Amino acid sequence: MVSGAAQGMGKAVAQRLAQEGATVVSVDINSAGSSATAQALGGGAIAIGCDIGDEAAVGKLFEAVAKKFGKLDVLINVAAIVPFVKWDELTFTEWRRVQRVNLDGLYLMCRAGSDLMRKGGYGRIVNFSSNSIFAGTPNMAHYVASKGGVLTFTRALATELGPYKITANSVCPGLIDTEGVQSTPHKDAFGFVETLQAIKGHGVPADVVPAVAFLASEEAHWITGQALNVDAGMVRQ
Ligand code: 4PL
Repeated sequence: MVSGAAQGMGKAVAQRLAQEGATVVSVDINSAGSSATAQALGGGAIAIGCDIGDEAAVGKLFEAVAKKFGKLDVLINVAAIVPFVKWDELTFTEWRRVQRVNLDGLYLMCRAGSDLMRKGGYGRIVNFSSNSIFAGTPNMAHYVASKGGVLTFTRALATELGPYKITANSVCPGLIDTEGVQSTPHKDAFGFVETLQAIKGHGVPADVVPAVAFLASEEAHWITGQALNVDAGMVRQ
């Protein structure tokens, strides 16, 4: 299962997992986009529209998956809001909107997803954090807070799920050219971000996918509770 699969890094991850033989459940609040991803994948991929911040909707999502497949091997949580709001203009409503999806929604997905994984005694969870939590990237303090929560929550989750042979890790991408970034003024930050990278270039979803595929693989069984920066060396943990 991949959340945020309608576009950007979620879509790219869904494509890679399908290539590796996974039966993909494409999840997104954008039902049409989610279906387009699943259709492009073929191979039994299905799409389910879901607002991950809605507890009842997440309940329904996992009910449907449990009924159809009876198990879940891999959960990749990519769905998130990428905001650009000046600090002087940040409101509590906007703060809450971002926490609701980026942190609360990811929690709901991990909670329900791990219940299904536990039945199979196997699981791989990869949660999308961000290297902005180390950089303190401007105009997104609420996002940075939510993604810091993702990293630390994932550390705790690894401890809780270890007994069931489920791993939980996070990846921290840098600035990546996605629809989410293109819809904000972050799209103009590539030049500046490049000056901070050890390896020069313009980040695209395909640059992040291999790290996710590795952490989602069976052979990564000895790695859990970790966070992996995938940002051309912009920041060092
Ligand atoms: C370095 O996760 O990590 C802009 C927008 N710049 O969303 C991010 C950096 C953005 C980032 C991010």
